[in-house]
Order: sequence, then structure tokens, then C-alpha cells
Amino acid sequence: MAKDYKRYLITSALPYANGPVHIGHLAGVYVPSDIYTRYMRLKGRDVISICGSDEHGVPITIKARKEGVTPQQIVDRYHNIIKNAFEGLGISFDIYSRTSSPTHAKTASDFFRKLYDEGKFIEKSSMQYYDEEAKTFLADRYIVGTCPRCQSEGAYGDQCEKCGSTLSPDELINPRSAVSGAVPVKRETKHWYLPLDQHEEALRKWILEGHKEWKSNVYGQCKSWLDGGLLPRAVSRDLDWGIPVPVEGAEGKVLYVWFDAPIGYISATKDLTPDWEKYWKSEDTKMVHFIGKDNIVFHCIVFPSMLMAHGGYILPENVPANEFLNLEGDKISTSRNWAVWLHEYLEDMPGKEDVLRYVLCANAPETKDNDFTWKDYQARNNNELVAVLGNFVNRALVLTKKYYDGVVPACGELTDYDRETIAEMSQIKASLEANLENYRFREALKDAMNVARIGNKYLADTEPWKLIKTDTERVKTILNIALQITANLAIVCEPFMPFTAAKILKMLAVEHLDWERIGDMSLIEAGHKIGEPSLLFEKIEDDVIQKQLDKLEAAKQANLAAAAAEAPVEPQKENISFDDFGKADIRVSTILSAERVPKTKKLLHLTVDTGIDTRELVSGIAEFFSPEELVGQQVLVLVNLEPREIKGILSRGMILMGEDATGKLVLLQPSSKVGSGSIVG
Ligand code: B3M
Ligand code: ZN
Repeated sequence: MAKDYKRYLITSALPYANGPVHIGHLAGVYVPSDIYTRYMRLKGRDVISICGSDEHGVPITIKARKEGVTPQQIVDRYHNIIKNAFEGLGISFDIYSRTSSPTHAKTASDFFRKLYDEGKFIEKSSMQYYDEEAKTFLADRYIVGTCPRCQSEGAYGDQCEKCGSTLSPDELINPRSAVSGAVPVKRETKHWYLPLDQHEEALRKWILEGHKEWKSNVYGQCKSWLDGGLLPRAVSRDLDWGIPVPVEGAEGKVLYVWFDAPIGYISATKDLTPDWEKYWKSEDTKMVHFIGKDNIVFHCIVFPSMLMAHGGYILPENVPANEFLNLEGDKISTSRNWAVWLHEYLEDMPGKEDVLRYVLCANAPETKDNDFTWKDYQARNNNELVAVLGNFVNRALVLTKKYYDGVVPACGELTDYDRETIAEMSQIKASLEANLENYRFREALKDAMNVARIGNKYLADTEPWKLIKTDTERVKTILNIALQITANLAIVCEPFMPFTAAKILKMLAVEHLDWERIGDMSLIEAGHKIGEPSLLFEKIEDDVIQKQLDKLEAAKQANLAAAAAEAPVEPQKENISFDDFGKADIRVSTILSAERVPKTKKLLHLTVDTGIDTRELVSGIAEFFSPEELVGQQVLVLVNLEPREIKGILSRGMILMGEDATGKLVLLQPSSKVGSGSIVG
């Protein structure tokens, strides 16, 4: 059934040039796309891998305004950081272009103009927010206000970052301009809309009927968009940063960033090769978009609609979008600096490029969100890369060096065990290729590591270091086989860990080994002299990991401080009389025991010594404190609050708590221990 394609066009989501790239981007998009591309190249296929910076859009103008520089300065800075960091990690794009390039301006402009000339857009005027002080229409991101869902301040016109809701500017309570702080007014403005609804039928056929093999997260999202019914989407914006709308009477309007960015794939291909059309306009080309899950609708619905409206272009054959990677249990966030930045990693961990590639692939969020932790990184390095892969290669090479002065010994008669091992090796290629072809990179990496496991086990079972004293002929065969496995490793590691593959080749003193020969046990001839063995991977000690954890902790503290500085303070409540206050009986109490209230998320069942008596309380603090950490703590308890039954427990009093800027509760305690029952007042 699988069609024979003549060439492959691989695209990777264009990173926004408003910040550096982090491990979430890498695990979701760039590591998988690079593995796939390298594999295609190894198969000898005609493949190009396209990427570049996405340099338009409102976040870039906001960042520029904040820093008092031009948007061009912002994109120049991050384009270079991102491009260099990708190179440092061995992400092997054939071109890393940028959407501020002249080729792109012309390509995107012509694309729009063709659709415009052919009447493919709807022109529509609507009322939008306008800032009279700054004399500018306000893009959604430029309007801030109170979130209608969670009531938090500082929600944007398109999204509340606190609760994650998607919003429209009209929903914001007390909208204000992020540019000047002024209260915006509504003004009429004209925009061009792409009628996605007109492409709905074609999209349904193409995706829902034609691509049932797509990953279920991707297919599912497409289905729910299509089932919900598509609406026309504005493809222009009132903004002064972007590609001008190429139509008379469109002053001050630019193409919407999500209209121009995917066209960036086309312009980048043009910058790469004059032969670009054969990649974009031939049914013999298989196009694959590597993206994160937040980009699915743009790559499966919007961009394909644009391509269909234009005509002459192929559609993607697959869009293997990944889910998200979290960091130490928390969502990665650029604005909160909760991330491991690639350019910093490369500086902090020189020579460990492949360790990161390995960990991000082994733990890739292919089917669900996953968590990156530095402890897991360390464990995978020490227990898998060092103990399995590095250990095996090192033993095979060092023993050859020691016993045979680095000259590959001949393979003699095979035992049954040798044959079993060789048979196992012969099965790797089919599984590895099937996994790679179907975007199952975690499984594919397991196949590759299996080669090292087979090798490790082989040496552990045959023990050549013992046999060398009694059966030197047998040792020759064993080491010959171990070296053939090592050579196989050089091939299978290449897509995942290219630096390691190159090192193994160098240590074997071999230039190149053909991918198609995976499983071949005569890759290295007897009599060949190998190079100098050295360690492939080094153990990573705790202090190295602790440094990274400290860095994250510092980011967290800085965030808390910033949030505290920004958080609005609640207005003072109405005055009360001295007598009223005197009625509240607050006592220092000691927590004697604590346990979760079964079947609840938030409630803890506490026993406290109030000095007056020992009593029970139910407190909604389970999300912030574990029962163990509470026992023995002194807290302030309002003891004469009307008792209340909660989940079958009579709660007699209330623990007084403080709240930090993020909504996290903190204990209020005496600064040194005092007797239970001490009066607070
Ligand atoms: N820059 C969004 C993102 O990085 C966007 C991708 C464009 S791909 C054409 O999530
Ligand atoms: Zn909200």
C-alpha cells in the first residue's frame, strides 16, 4: 500500500525569534525531525530538511517595545542564538532560513496576491479595539485585562496564561491597552478572511477518510475541528511589523503571522535550491511536517486550505505532532524562565550533545505529555549510555588493543551461542526501520540500544578476559564478533547520536559504513588495525546535576519575587470594633497528627493540641503540604469558630494561613516555639 516516493520534504516548525530554543521544542519537534531526516539520508533518499526563524507576530513587537529596541534587533539576536544552538546539537537542517528574508517577503506577498486576485478571500469590516493615545489598533496580545474565567489580572486578549483559557478580546473584564495603558475604544477596520468553511469538505475527505493512519492525537484534533464546523479566518492584522498586505488601501496592515509563517517553508526551499518546485509541486514528493501539538490546526487545517486555495501545491503526507514535555513536574514556560535552554546546555555541558539527544528521544512525548527531570537525565546517562553502550564499545576495543595490538583477529569456528547472537543481530534492521518509517522514535532508539545490549551480554557471557589464559583461538572469534557488533553500533547510532557514531567510526579507524549493512557480521575485516580507544560517555556526578537544579530553583525564586512585586494587594476590608476583634480566640497550637481525608484532593484531617484541649480539624491544605511535614509544626488556630461537619468529621476551628503571589499557602508560625494555648491578639 505504501507509495514509493521519489523525494522527501521534511519541515520543522519555525521557532519564534522572540526567545531561545528549549528542551520542550527539541523533544517535540527538532530531535525527531533530525532523526527522521538523518535516517532518510542514510537510506540514500532524496531528502531536504527545512527550517528557519519565524520573525513576525506580535510577541516579537512586544518584546522589542519592552526592551526599547527595534523588532529587527530582537529577531537578529534570537535568530543567531537559535541557529547556532541547533548546529551545536547536530540538528542537520539543509537550510535554516528566516521569514524576514527578501525571498520570503516576495513569496508570501505573491501568494496572498494570487488568492486576492482570484477572489479567494472575503473582505470584511469589523469593530476592533483601538488605542487612541498610541494611535494604533490593538492586536489581541496587546489587550490586557481581568480573566473572565479565573478572575486573575493580566490576561491577554487571546489567552489567560494563569488558567490557560482561550479568550477573545471582547471577553476581558476592564480591558486596557498594553501599549499605553489607556482604555481602548472600538473602531472599524477592514480585513481579509480565508473562508476555511469552503475547504471543509475537501479537508474531511483528505484527513478523515484519507489519513486514518495519522497519530491519534493529530487525527483527533482535526476531527474535532472539522466536526465543530470551520469559520472564515482573518489573514491580515493592523500592525507595523510583518509583510505588508499587497493591496491598495491596506496601509498599516500586514499579513497575519500564521498566514506568512508556513509559506516560510516554501521560501526557505527556494533559498536552498533553484529546483524547489520539484519538492513542492510533484505528487512524487512526500511532505512531512514535524510540529508540537499546539500547531496542529495551522498545519492540518489552515495551511492546507491555503495550499488548496492557491492550487498546484502538494499537501503533507503526515504531520507527526508530539505532545508537550514538562520540566521537573511543571509546564515549561519562556516567560517564567522555567526551561532548560539549549544554548545554555551546550555551554554548561560541553561534549554532552548526544546525551541530551538520547534523553529527549528516549523520553519523547510521542503519545502523551512527559516530564524531563535532571535525575532521569543523570540516570539514563549513567545506567544506559555509560553502563551499556559506552561500556560495551570500550571493552571490545580495549581488549582488541591489549591482546592483538589493535589488529582485528579472524573469526574462527562458531558456537551455537555465537549463532544465536548473530541471529539476534539480523533482526534489528527490520524493526528499527519499521519504527523509524512510522515516527516511533522511542521504539527505534530501543532497537539501536539493543545492539549494545546484545554486545554487552555477549561479552559478559563469553568472558574473553578469562578465556585468554586457556583458549586463545576462541578469544579471537569472540572479539571478532564483538567488533562486528561495535561496527553495527556505529551505523544504528547515527540518526540518534551522530557525534557518538562518528567517534565509534574513528576508534574503529573506518571511514564509513553503509546503513543497508546493518546486521552484517563482516563489516570489519580481519587484519584491519583499529584506532585509539577512548571513553564514549562519562559518568555524571551529583554535583553537576545539583548545579542545574540550583539554576532552576533560582528561576523559581526570581519568579516568586517578581509575582509578589506585581500582585495587586487586596483593598482593606471595612473597619470592625475592638470588641468585635476581641471575640476571635486565636491560639498557638501544635499539630499532633495529619492524614489525608479519603477520596478528596484538598482536605487534611488534623489533630491539634490547642493548649485548651486536643481536637480535630479539617483543613483544605493537602495540595500544599504533605501530612508528614505538618506533624510537630506550630500553627495559629481560630478556636472559637462555629464547629462544622466536613466529610463526616466535626472540625472545631480553623488554621490561619498566608498566601504567596502564586496562590500557594504558607504556614503562619511563631518565630520561636511557644507553649500550645498561647493567646494571639
Ligand atoms: N512559530 C509557533 C511555535 O513555535 C510558530 C510555528 C510556525 S510553523 C510555520 O509554536
Ligand atoms: Zn484565567
